[in-house]
Amino acid sequence: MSAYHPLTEREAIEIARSLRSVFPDAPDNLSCREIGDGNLNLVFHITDPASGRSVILKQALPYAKVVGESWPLTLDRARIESEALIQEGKLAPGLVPQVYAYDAELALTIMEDLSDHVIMRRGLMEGGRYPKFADDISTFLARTLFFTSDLGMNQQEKKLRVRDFINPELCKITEDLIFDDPYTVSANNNYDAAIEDEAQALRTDEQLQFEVALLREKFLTQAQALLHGDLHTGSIFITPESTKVIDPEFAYYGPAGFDIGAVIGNLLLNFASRRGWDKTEAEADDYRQYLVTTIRDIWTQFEAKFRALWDEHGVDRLASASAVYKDDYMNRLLQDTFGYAGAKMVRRIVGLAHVADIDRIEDAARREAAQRLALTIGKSLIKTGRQATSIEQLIDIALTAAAG
Ligand code: SR1
Ligand code: MG
Repeated sequence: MSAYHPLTEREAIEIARSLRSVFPDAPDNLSCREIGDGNLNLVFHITDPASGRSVILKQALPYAKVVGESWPLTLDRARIESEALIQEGKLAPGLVPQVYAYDAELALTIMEDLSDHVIMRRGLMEGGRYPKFADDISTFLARTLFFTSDLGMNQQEKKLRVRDFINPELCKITEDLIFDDPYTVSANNNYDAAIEDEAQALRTDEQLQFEVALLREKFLTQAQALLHGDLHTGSIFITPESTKVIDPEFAYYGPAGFDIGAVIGNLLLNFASRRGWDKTEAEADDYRQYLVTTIRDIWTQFEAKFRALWDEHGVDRLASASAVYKDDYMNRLLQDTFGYAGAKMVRRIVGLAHVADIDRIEDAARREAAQRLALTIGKSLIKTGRQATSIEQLIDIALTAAAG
């Protein structure tokens, strides 16, 4: 074990070479590239040109890379991430990268290389279509959320898991960046001057702030299931045939709708961005239809799978005995999904960390239109969430906003 320090490429190669399960012959000429483009970590991609074998070394930095050393951040998130990946891999086989090794001292996770996949955010920006995604992500969500909840696992054991996944520093980032900063004047906020009116409106909208306070309270207090905690389209590697969920360093026990809402909110951010990427309005319309169909399929399949798991594996007698309770539980999940999807959209427009779908639109007028559309949809989802009874209402909100 070495004392913690950020690895150089040379050191990353040495560590990889010792990994006999990946490089059985300990080759001399491994090559290495640091490819981390996220907000927090170093990511080394190490390949053996001779055999074509490769591996990923992901190392947590003791600060948030997106801001710099002035924002210290616990290295324990590397433990959380590797343990969450292992749990998720058991519950949703094939839908996360395989973890080969974890070094607590170096805050280092060594895992399967997925560079035959693309980051889904990039794939969507380029107009990719992923026919297996709704099935895969609904399986991931249903199985990870059900089997880590009081519905699907021993309830005493679950309390110990809640303890293992206490993740206060990463949760604090979410509590501030998603549920606080966008609704006040904060040095963390970051938005184009062209939408100053929208930013000001967020600070004075009492109905919106009430709904966000309720979502925030639930995020702070409801240990419903083990969440991925940051399930945006940059945390998903994809091909038309395969889906792999990565980066669960924000994992903790929280409200299940937060993960479902993260996926749907990020698909809707791409929905809002289409006129920045598609050549004609007709092409943009067509892609938006693809996105809302995907969203409908995700929720519908998630609900069917979650209910089936409940029927087959439910451990809570009373919860399983009451059909009304089951319907009510599923509807509350849907309502949370609306609210968290909306909150995820708003934070990506006015908060600290944005999304490339919108920020990389070069034409300023189109970028501004995309930002305004995302805010309109996001605010509406937050405000209607507690009345929601069907995923069709979410789709209607998005399509109506895009048409207007
Ligand atoms: C300071 S970290 C900013 C954001 O990056 C991560 O992906 C999370 O979404 C976090 O809110
Ligand atoms: Mg991440």
